Amino acid sequence: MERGAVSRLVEINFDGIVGPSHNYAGLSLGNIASASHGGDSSFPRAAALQGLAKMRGNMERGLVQGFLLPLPRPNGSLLARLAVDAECDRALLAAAWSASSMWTANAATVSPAPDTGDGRCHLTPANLVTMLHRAQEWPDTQAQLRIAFGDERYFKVHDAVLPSFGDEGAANHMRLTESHDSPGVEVFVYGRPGGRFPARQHEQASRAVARLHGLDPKRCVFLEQNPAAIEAGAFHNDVVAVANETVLFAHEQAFADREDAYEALLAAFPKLHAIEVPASAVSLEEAIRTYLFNAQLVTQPDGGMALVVPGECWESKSVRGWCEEMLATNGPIREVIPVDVRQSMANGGGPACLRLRVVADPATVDARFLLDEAKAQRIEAVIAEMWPERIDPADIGSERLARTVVEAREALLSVLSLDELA
Ligand code: SUG
Repeated sequence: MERGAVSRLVEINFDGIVGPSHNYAGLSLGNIASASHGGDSSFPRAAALQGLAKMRGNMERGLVQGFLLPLPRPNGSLLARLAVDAECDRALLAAAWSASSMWTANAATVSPAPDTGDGRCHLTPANLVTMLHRAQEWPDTQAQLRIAFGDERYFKVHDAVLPSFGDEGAANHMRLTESHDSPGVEVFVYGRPGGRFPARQHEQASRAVARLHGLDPKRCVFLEQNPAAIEAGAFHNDVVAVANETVLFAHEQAFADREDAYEALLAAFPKLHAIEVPASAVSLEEAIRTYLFNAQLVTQPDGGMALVVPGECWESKSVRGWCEEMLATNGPIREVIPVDVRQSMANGGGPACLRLRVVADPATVDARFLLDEAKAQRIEAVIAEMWPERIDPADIGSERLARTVVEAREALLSVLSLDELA
């Protein structure tokens, strides 16, 4: 940005472009969709086009849209470090092929400039240590963040938190604020280990991120996720809650101690407008099956909020019924917009998982990571031509498919002039 120019802090959603190796390997214990679709055939081309259509829809609504690129797969260095051979568990092989970086809500935790001690936007890549296929992501993610947010006058990109403490990034982080460009209260939600499924976000990781970002302790809230929600398949907080500006949209059973949680939130942010969905209207199981809360809650240019939900919500009587009643109350959420992200949903990733929110002036971001219609068409053409139409589980490991996946990614980098990520 030029000296003297007026800074315009807005929310930019950076969606992960679904990689050409997108497949269903059942790798994520505690993620019901991943477990139940493990072994299915996947459709990477359709998956990537669904993701792009979602980005386009948001762009057409006047929101600023960015993207992050698929990471290099198959990851030869992971295969070498684990000495993976033909006799190994196929899950090890599949890990090195995973396109899981598409869920950029797990790429990093982001604290916008108005919240931080040094007035820069801070980003800490998530170490994702709980799952092997995700733990390999962060160094490559960091390399991308360092380019996209490379201007150190405005951004600080950290190293991931040490692997002793699991960190899953923005999926367990919410921000309450009067408007995106004002100081906010940052809410960190962690899980307590010891249940049937892993608690992927550790409290100490959340606290370390808050300190690294130079947040004011009085403007941070740390909440425990309800163990019953993790048990029911909410492996990240963003499966049961989402916030935007003054609004917190959450299931009644999202937090471990509901009353204490709201007391702490209200003490830190008195303007809180909580929209809670009672279990009597939508059960935890139905909320997790439809991913109602894994929605993008966005402020539209006219100031009204829209909730971008998975199409699955519209097919559920209880969820659709609740949404229609909510719309009739004339509250802050004015519109509910269903989108088709079925290929991602079958691995446990809804509209919110697919995006990383960054409040920044678009002029300070490397423009190669920002979407416009011309670029969307270029990306679409590469996907249509180079992305495999279908991957069967037995294809994972084949040399031919490996070549296709590598060439497809390289073609994308090339049309975006991002060959330095090759
Ligand atoms: O980490 N699924 C991802 C889904 C991440 C969703 N992100 C958010 N909730 N923000 C995960 O569990 C499945 C991969 C497989 O089974 O092949 C997977 O990694």
